[in-house]
Amino acid sequence: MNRFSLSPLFAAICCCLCCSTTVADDLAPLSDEFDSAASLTNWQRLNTTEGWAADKLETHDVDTSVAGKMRIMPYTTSWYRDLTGPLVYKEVTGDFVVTTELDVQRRGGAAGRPVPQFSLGGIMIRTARSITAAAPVPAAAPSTVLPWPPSGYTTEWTPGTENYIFLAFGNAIGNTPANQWSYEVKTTIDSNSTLYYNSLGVPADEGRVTLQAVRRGNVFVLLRKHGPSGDWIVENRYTRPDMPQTLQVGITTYTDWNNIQANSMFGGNSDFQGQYHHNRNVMTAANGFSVNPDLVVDAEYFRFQRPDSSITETTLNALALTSAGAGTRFLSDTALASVLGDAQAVLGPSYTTPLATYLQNSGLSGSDATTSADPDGDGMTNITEWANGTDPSTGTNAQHIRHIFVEEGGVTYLALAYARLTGGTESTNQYQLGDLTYHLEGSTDLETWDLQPVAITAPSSLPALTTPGYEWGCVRLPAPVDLADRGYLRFWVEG
Ligand SMILES: [Ca+2]
Ligand SMILES: [Ca+2]
Ligand SMILES: [Ca+2]
Repeated sequence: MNRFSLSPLFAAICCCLCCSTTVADDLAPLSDEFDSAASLTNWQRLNTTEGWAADKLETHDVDTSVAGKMRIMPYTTSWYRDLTGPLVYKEVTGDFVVTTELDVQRRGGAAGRPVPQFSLGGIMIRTARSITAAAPVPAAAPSTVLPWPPSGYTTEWTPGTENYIFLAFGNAIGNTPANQWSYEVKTTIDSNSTLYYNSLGVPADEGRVTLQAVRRGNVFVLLRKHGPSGDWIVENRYTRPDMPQTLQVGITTYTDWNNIQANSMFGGNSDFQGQYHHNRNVMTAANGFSVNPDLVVDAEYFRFQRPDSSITETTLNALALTSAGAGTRFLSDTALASVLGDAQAVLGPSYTTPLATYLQNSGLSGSDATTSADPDGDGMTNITEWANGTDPSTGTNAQHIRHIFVEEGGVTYLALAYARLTGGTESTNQYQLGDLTYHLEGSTDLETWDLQPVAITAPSSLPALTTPGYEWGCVRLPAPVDLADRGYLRFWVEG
């Protein structure tokens, strides 16, 4: 809740500004419903971050290949030991719940699950490495297998530095029927990977999965749901005290394991020469590699939220796990059923994407770009600035909240004009736009805000709003000025 109020006093007009802030979820602006192509640039790419000079995604777009979705189609690549595959991610600090719905398919619209071994897409949680120049210097042709340890070139990459957890969905080793998808779970510490795969609870002919990952402190829990109406399954849990507060969290995709081996890129755990060759290369036929990639992942959304306070290390550690081998374990049978699964997933706030875009366009990032931040120190939180169409990066705001006097039938009323996003619905005391609410309240004493203002058409005398997508809203007190000693109107935003 973000409160911003303006209170003209009739007797001696003055303005008082008061704010209180309780934020629904400061991670919400990281969420992406993938309904705008422009949001692609809000996501980071590991190959760029670490300076691999090798983009392992043949297709990566938002709201372009498929309306309302992010499409990811990898070249032949993998994640195992010191192999570094593709990752589309955002940095998240502290505890989180992330949820994504994926359609995991074959290339070219072919039916069935992906065919090559280890062709899957899912949620990855990874410790960042402090390298930015992993590609060899000088650069080498794709066909050149550079020696390890480096000789005649330099790189910032060193083996033994991969740390991550993922839960992915697609085809593991291909031992299921062509209409039967499976999942893979992997935890990697200092490049020592432990993995398993299965198809427990996965219905046939079902390529849609919703994945969820929860972090509370050092404890991470992975969940999955199959099809549009499946039950949430608690898959596994990891305790990772090695993981720092800030992690890379996003979507991984990988495919065609056999050709990693066929191209001499994994000759064993200590084959660092082969693994470096994989990491620095884009595996295409044009680059001289024999390949058979077969994976297309379409993500409907990727939502970031803070966990409910009832989600603790203790309650997470109490969950029965499917990975324990005693059958499929459902979230609905646990004490956290009301705060995980759909309870988080369906609450993806619709305002998060436009808010994130607004803040990014204002040049804000990181902790300055959260819902509740006030980086320009003007007392208006970012969500309030967005709702009101003011600039979150400067305290010199346009006057988008004004107290005015309006005439109706020969009498004068005190009114509050406020800039608002267009397309909402007006009701008593409120202007509602998706899950963003503008509260409009009146008072005679600044203590009890139970006076219901009357929504009126904003006077044409108000200055034009120059920010696209905004309009003036206006409410007046129910009683005329000459019948009341004093009156106040306030406006506050809840998201
Ligand atoms: Ca979507
Ligand atoms: Ca501000
Ligand atoms: Ca401002």
